[in-house]
Amino acid sequence: MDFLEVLSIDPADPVSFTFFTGYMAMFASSVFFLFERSRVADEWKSSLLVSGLITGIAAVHYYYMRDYYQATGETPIALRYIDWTLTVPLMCVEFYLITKKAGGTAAILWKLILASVAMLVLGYIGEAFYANETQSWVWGALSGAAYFYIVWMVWKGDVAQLANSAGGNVQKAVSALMKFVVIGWAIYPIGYIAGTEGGLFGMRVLEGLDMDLVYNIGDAVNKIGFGLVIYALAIGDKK
Ligand SMILES: *C/C=C(C)/C=C/C=C(C)/C=C/C1=C(C)CCCC1(C)C
Repeated sequence: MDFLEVLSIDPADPVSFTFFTGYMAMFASSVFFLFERSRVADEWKSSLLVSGLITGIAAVHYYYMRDYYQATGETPIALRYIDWTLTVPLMCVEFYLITKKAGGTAAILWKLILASVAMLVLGYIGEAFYANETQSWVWGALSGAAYFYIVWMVWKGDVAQLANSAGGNVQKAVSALMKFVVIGWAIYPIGYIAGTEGGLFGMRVLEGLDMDLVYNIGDAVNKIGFGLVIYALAIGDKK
């Protein structure tokens, strides 16, 4: 594989295209969140910092995933899951930071983090070792159970209850971020179901690389969108 091939984007290859644009979009978002941090009220500063870290970590992973894909033509499963294992717990930290004023506890934060790590480790096992076997559905289903636990926590459980009792901006922020978890995060299991052998009752709809397209779109929506929602609330909440 020569240097030029690693750098060129095939116009007919949306996976290659989204790896490049994904990298640039994550990078630019980080610069934006970190600079804008100085313009929001103090209580929102940590939230904007974490938003900048999430897109920053993703930018570095996209840089490497893009090269890996360009050089090998294969899906960068390990890099993908390392990225998620760092950034998804940071999204849990966002929920914690927002509800902290309303009584959010470290116990709630840990429940969310443990559930998200379980979700990702189980999904990784399914995708890295059993993607071409029927039993991949079992790993996907176990991972899905952890996902539903997180959905429940932010929709009806501890996080939602705290937000409802706090009202105002906390409630607004949590209900907006909850929609990302319920709708935006659901993009990922759709990619997994369609892209693994056991996912859709033994029918494989997507090949590994099309799964990357689904995941790249999901990441842009969830990481940048999540940060922008927090930013919009923070900037509207004047000192
Ligand atoms: C920035 C990255 C994010 C928000 C990644 C989120 C990933 C998920 C919600 C993945 C979920 C999965 C399932 C619920 C079942 C199948 C396996 C996974 C890991 C794709």
